[in-house]
Amino acid sequence: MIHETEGVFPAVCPLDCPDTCGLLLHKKEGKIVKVTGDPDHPVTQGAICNKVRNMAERVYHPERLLYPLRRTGAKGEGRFERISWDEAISEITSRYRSLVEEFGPESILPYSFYGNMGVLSVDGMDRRFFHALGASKLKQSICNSAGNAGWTSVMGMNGGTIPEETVHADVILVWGGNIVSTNMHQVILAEKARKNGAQVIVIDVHRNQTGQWADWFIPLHPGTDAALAVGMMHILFRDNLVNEMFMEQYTLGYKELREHVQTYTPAYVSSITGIPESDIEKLASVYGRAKAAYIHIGNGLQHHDNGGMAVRSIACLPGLTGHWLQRGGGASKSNGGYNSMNSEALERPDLRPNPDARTINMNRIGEALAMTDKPVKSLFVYCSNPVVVAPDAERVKAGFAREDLFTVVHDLFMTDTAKYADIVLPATSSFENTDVFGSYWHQYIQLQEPVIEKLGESKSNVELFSLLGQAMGFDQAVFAETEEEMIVKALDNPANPYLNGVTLSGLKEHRHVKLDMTPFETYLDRLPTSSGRIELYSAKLAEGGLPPLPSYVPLKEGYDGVRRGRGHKYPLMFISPPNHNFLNSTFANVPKHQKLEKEPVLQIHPEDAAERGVADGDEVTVYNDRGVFEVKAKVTDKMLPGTVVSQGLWWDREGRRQRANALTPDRLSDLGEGAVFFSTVVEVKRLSVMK
Ligand SMILES: Nc1nc2c(c(=O)[nH]1)N[C@H]1C(S)=C(S)[C@@H](COP(=O)(O)OP(=O)(O)OC[C@H]3O[C@@H](n4cnc5c(=O)[nH]c(N)nc54)[C@H](O)[C@@H]3O)O[C@H]1N2
Ligand SMILES: Nc1nc2c(c(=O)[nH]1)N[C@H]1C(S)=C(S)[C@@H](COP(=O)(O)OP(=O)(O)OC[C@H]3O[C@@H](n4cnc5c(=O)[nH]c(N)nc54)[C@H](O)[C@@H]3O)O[C@H]1N2
Ligand code: SF4
Ligand SMILES: [Mo]
Repeated sequence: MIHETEGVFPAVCPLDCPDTCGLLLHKKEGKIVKVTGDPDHPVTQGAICNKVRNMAERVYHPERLLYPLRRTGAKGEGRFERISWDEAISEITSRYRSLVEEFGPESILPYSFYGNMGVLSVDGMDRRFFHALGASKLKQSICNSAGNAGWTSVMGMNGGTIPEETVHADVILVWGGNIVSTNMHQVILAEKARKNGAQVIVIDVHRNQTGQWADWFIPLHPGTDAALAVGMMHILFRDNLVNEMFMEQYTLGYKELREHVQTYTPAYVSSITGIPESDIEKLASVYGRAKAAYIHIGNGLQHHDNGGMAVRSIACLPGLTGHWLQRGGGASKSNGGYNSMNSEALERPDLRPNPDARTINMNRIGEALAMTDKPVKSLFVYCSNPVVVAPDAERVKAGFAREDLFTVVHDLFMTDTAKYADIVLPATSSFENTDVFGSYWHQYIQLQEPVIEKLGESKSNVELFSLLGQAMGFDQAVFAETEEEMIVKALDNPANPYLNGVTLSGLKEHRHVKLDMTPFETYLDRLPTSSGRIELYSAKLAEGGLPPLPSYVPLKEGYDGVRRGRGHKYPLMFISPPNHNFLNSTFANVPKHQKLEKEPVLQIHPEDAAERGVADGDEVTVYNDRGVFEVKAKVTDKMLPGTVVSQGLWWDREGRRQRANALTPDRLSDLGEGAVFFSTVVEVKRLSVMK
């Protein structure tokens, strides 16, 4: 493929998106000129999003990094000089050798996330390198940790309803997920269900694109979802809409739960959530009377102080009704557990000289960089843009600006983060590499082989870390392994029966290979919880000092049951979810995508706007004790009063502070030590008033 200058070649979308679409790359004169969906992909079936249809613009962006660079200006300023790969590698390895000698290997911290979902790129050679080095470990908890911990506390594994089955559901409840933007193929499946009469209900803090599409949109106050879920349970038990036989056979703790939910009356739940009592009654009734209700649990509602418990509470609902027994019924949060590969063989934790090395939570990177005891002396950032995406961004920026911190960034672009690096290394796009992809939604494994030559002197993650491993003198065999050898080992995972029969040769022949889903036939009998049942009651949580039964716990910062209102220093809750045309902060530098999003805006309710003398289109400043965010106001009634929303993770712009994370806290969630971006309070003023 790589040597052919014309033709259409298969590919995989590498972005951190549940759909993991099959793609076709159309080549002319050796360049990708068009990206379309692969109609042969059984789930994504040729449909792709607008972001990736324009992917060639990102691949051939005039600002793509093509050579290694060394910083010549101040940190953050963005002035660099070109150096050779030899110079870059020898500078990094000599700095690392002296840091290890003087401060120990834990003074070096890798910081990465899933800018490229290729298993070899982010859970492969990179991990081998940092293990062999003995670097500090990174807890990768910025995305879905709270929700996954909440879900697994009930169901035991990251896996639920199979997407294609949801066409058989008669009620589809989208809870805290903006799937029109973030999981478009689930929308296509829901549309099929709708044609058969299914009702689509969306529960969110603002009427986003998905709320607009729903049959019924239910707005609520941020961080109050657990109260709603437990309130629904109150009504389900009260009106005998539960399935006693199912609860007896498959669940643990339903009798205790029946008692526990007594206090969550519709009146009480309404006072917390802001949802009228009649709507709570109606929702529970529609859910309880459905034949096969399916709940899609999004990521939005778990980016809160109480996010783990919110997801846990919702995950219990189908355990009460027994919708799990019906085709398309049940729930899902993440389906990543079905395709878990052999991480020991891929990542080689056995190479680590110090198995007890410390772990640093990526949500606390600002704090970690300020530590004076056992300080972090060097950061290696790849597949992530923390200066934009990490919470409490001003603190993060201060850490990155430290003169004594040796920072390396590997990326395709000079991101806001790369501007703080001492050495910047050019990364390939995934279309230039070999890699293997699972999906955290559908059940197909896919292979990517290089379609175009590497641009400039860019290198893939695998090449880079294999080069570094060899330059450091680590085990030659481990760091000289080829991509294909690594894939063979990754797919050989006896611990995961779903991966049976998925092989490299199968992938080479078919591009996408379905997991062996026969074990799913006995899903309810093989739940890996301690009791083997759906744990409505969790002894493990009780041991950890948390409520063992689904419960509403108010946020530490934010809506606390009564609208905060006037007189409070920061009376508004600030929600900053992703937007439609970017993928986190990826594409925020691509003109076509920028044009589609125009500029960051703050959605504010007419009542809140009027109280502050803010009119539609005014420049406003949004602030709290952590920082300042400057955007244009959009006055709209898409939220309940008291909540303001700004979608999208924008890079900073000359003269305008437009990183939402300047306002977000770096606290950790109740379960899973996850990020709590949305548990944030702010005040808003017209910019002219501030000056
Ligand atoms: N187009 C696009 N697609 C993407 C991404 C992107 O940036 N752009 N990002 C990808 C990634 S990494 C992820 S994790 C997923 C995320 O995608 P989703 O799972 O859709 O999650 P979010 O978009 O973070 O949030 C979804 C909704 O939750 C709402 N929300 C916030 N707080 C609450 C609350 O307390 N209760 C309720 N009920 N709702 C609340 C937000 O307003 C938002 O509308 O999407 C992936 N796909
Ligand atoms: N306020 C607020 N903050 C959030 C969120 C939110 O909803 N609100 N969402 C959070 C969530 S859910 C997530 S997942 C995180 C995502 O945060 P990140 O994981 O940082 O995601 P991106 O911003 O897309 O940055 C990915 C970077 O990886 C680079 N990259 C892509 N491919 C490769 C490669 O092969 N090699 C290398 N070396 N680099 C590559 C891209 O160019 C890009 O700069 O953000 C979190 N931050
Ligand atoms: S971003 Fe998501 S929807 Fe768009 S092409 Fe990639 S996997 Fe498909
Ligand atoms: Mo994410």
